[in-house]
Amino acid sequence: MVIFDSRGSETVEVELVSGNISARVGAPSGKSRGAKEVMPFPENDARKAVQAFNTVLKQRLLGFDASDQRGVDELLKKVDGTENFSRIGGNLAYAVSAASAVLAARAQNIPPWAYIARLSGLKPCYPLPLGNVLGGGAHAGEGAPDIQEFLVFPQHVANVVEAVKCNVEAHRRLGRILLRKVGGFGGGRGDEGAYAPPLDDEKALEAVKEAVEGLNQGLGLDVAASNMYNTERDRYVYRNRGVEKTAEEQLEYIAGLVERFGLAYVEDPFHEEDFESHRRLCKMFPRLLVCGDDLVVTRARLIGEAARKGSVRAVILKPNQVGTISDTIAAAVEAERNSIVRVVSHRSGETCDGFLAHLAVGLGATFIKAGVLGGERVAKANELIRIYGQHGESLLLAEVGYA
Ligand code: 2PG
Ligand code: MG
Repeated sequence: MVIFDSRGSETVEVELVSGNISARVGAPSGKSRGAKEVMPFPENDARKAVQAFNTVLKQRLLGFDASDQRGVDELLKKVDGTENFSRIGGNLAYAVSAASAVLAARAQNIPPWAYIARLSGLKPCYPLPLGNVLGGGAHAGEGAPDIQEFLVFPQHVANVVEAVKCNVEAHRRLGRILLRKVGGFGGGRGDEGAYAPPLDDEKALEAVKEAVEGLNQGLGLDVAASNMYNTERDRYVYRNRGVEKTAEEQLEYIAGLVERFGLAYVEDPFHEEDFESHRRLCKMFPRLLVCGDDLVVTRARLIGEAARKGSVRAVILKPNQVGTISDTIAAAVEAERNSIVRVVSHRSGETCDGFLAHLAVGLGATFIKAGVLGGERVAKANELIRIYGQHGESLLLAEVGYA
């Protein structure tokens, strides 16, 4: 059925039933989407996805074995018949694929994360929460920073609960700092619950740095540079500041921020075709987690290419970028094969679905990027805490690994 996401936009939720067991998964929606992602909805309309479900999918799914994940995912592709899920929509494909995994796990009486771990062959662990406390770009209004996300993650914490608390504390402290320092700022937030103050990128980083003082947290950015990039002019446009940068200037600027603020993580610092600038940034900072999101869009083939070129040390895994659990697993396995850090990620438009936490645990991700505050963000953290409550120290908390 059609439900609403955290932005109030329509999205889809799927419920699959087998005997007296059922599984329900809602699909999120991105705003800063990669050009090579699958189509979220047919003709951009969630209702058309539900129509497609009722007319071409439902009948084929009846009686299908949910524990045949590959079979379900192949069926989704076959019924769709396009390269990019434009007929049924990637969000519908994802919701069906994930609900099928949850249903199969329930039928086997194991948690979804364990089912995903079994399918992937990857070693499950508790991921570290990587969350944005301040934001701008496509996720906020005019005057906010041009960079989309200012991220924090805990280093050296004892367990999942402490890890979540650490990010919450940083978010709260930042709120107090911004209210005190930024005249006229009333505490407004962007799409993902991160503060959206009228500051430039550097002032924003200064405030975040102040907020994490003594908290032992790593700092990061999601530049979401494809959104800033003007193809015709071959320039990065910092819209809110009225500044433009060439690729070379962008590299210098990002490198300067890494140095000045001791950043540990930088996502999408260049546009989605520019493997070479990513490679140069990796080369400049041997321990920096240069992370590809729009660059690789959860596709094993692109992750392989980025790895061969030395362009990334981490990759974002967003299942609805590619549409199926099987392809998300293939992407995660390709990352592991190349010693690339896995970051399982939410979208800016989210539902209160907690499945993402299971996916992150089951894929042995180092990070779960799911924001910090806001019901739909906390839903992922709370699910992670529930998994921890049930399985305790039988799984380890991830450590930040560098390639
Ligand atoms: C990103 C995401 C999530 P969106 O760029 O990493 O934070 O944004 O879902 O809008 O693509
Ligand atoms: Mg991103």
